Amino acid sequence: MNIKAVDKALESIEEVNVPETFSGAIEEKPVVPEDAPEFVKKVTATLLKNEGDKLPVSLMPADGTWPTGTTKYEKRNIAINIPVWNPDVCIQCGRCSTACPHSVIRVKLVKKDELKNAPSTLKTATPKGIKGAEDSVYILQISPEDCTGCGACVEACPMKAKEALKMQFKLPILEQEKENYEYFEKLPETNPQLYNKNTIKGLQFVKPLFEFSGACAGCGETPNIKMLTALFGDRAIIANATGCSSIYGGNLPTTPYTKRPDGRGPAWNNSLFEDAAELAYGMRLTVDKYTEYANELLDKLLSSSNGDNVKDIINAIKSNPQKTQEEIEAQRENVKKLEEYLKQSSFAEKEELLSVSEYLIKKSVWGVGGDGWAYDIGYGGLDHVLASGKNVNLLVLDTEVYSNTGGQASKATPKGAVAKFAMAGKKIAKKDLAMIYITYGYIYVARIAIGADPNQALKAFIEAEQFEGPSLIIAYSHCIAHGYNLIEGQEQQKKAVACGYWPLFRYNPDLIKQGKNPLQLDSKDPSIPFEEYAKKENRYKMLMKSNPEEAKRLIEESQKDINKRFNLYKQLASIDYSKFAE
Ligand SMILES: Cc1ncc(C[n+]2csc(CCOP(=O)(O)OP(=O)(O)O)c2C)c(N)n1
Ligand code: SF4
Ligand code: SF4
Ligand code: SF4
Repeated sequence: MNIKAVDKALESIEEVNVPETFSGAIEEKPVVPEDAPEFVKKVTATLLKNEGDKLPVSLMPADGTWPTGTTKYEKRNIAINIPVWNPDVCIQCGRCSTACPHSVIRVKLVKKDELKNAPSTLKTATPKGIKGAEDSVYILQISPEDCTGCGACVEACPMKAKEALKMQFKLPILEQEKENYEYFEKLPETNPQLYNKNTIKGLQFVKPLFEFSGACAGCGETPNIKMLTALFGDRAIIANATGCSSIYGGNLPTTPYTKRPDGRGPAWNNSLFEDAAELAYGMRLTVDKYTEYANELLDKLLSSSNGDNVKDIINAIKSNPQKTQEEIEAQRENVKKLEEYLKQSSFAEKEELLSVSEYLIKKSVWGVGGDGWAYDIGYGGLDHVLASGKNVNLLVLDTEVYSNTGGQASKATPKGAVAKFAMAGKKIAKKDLAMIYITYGYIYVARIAIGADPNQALKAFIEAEQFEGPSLIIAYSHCIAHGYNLIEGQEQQKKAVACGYWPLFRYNPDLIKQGKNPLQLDSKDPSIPFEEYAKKENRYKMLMKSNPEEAKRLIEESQKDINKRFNLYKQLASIDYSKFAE
């Protein structure tokens, strides 16, 4: 049948002459909107038109930096169906915006008197359970041209049965939703005093600083990056390993990392596949050195000043613990005051201090990459950096294969799964990277599955970032390489946790000092068999079809492995640490 199809295709090939210019009545739309920045109109748009060869080198940024926040100008319009919100049944929980892999669902609390000239089709709701928002409305808006139609939001919605979100054919509502989104975008950001961004309900109001990436529709990696940037993006510096996250994270011509209205957003770099941990480590050392130098200069300024108000500014800077977002924002104000003072002062080293004053504001340094990077190719570097004791955070997006190069097996690939280089089913169990780093005793380690338990994932991100030492987060990431419709990605994440294959936990060395067990097991005892999870995915089903006996053997072995490992984690989590309190 295949050969017939090839022959038929060959027989049916016809040459179509493409004219040099359009002659029809259809007008070509501008590639990017008229109000896009100059660089986007000149450079990005030319690249988007596949005419990059025409660009002179002089238009490239001389220092190699590339503007962020440009995916929003590339309206790909790939969805056939998009979600439509029903404000009457929505409970305003924020689960849909957490789940959306493409940051398409946006939520704001807007004062009623700011809603002037709103389009008639813009939907609003009375805020539920939000103190101080009595004079505001809750708006959940979708960016219709950036939606991929993956359906993850609908699946995540606890009010799915009542259709708080419902997929609908896009074309009839496209123009109206475009108008609504454009209006919504211009509305002011939500007042941070109205929410706590350390909760899923609160986080929905934070503008994500990673949006509209070109990841596959429904990708399981991107919600993790979105959460990271919503929490720390205004001061994050990210070193990215090569892999899917570097391709959708920074491929030309557009960049999904973006900025807050005040221009703050993540700084991001990709060097190699294997060196993201080392690159992040270098960023950490650089930041620390600049901070140390800025503090030295502050001390000199303090001893040279004679009673003017700069002493108060310096004390405010030095005494700020910068643990919370409010403290970070307060530090920005302090540093602004310092800079204003310096500009009119006669301090001999004022230019030096001005060049490093930004480093008086705490930075959040991250290394990000896939399992191929963390478990295999970059493992040596990852180990050195985690063992350095430095405050570097590493996020592993674990798709259990080398996704970006077509699904080759890594040491993270589970037993019984088929992958390239393991076509007969992988015979040995997945390496337990988390357990390895728990044994070091001084590393914060978490295993998360944002689709199964977003609250646990949120806690892990916050704790990892606050931990004054190295941290490692391993995030279950469903992927097209697993071979099923990714609309079921979150359901599969829940099953992976429920069968004990992916136990959720957080290991926080700080708890030892308080006499508490550092290991907190966040998921319950296995309640379903491993097979119930595995049989949904082609990577396991392929072996069930091609070699049922071997598949059965490997599934049974996997079940035994899971039981043993879960038991071990439970025992570790129950050890009494009370006599180790400091
Ligand atoms: C030293 C080296 N070997 C191979 C490659 C090609 N390569 C680029 S990305 C990639 C796979 C990345 O897999 P993973 O780290 O699991 O990330 P994912 O794509 O799954 O997110 C490979 C093999 C490379 N860039 N450098
Ligand atoms: S369908 Fe997918 S991309 Fe569109 S809003 Fe929902 S989760 Fe986001
Ligand atoms: S997940 Fe459903 S109920 Fe929750 S905010 Fe979204 S639409 Fe509303
Ligand atoms: S291949 Fe997998 S990890 Fe990569 S973008 Fe697609 S779904 Fe995400």
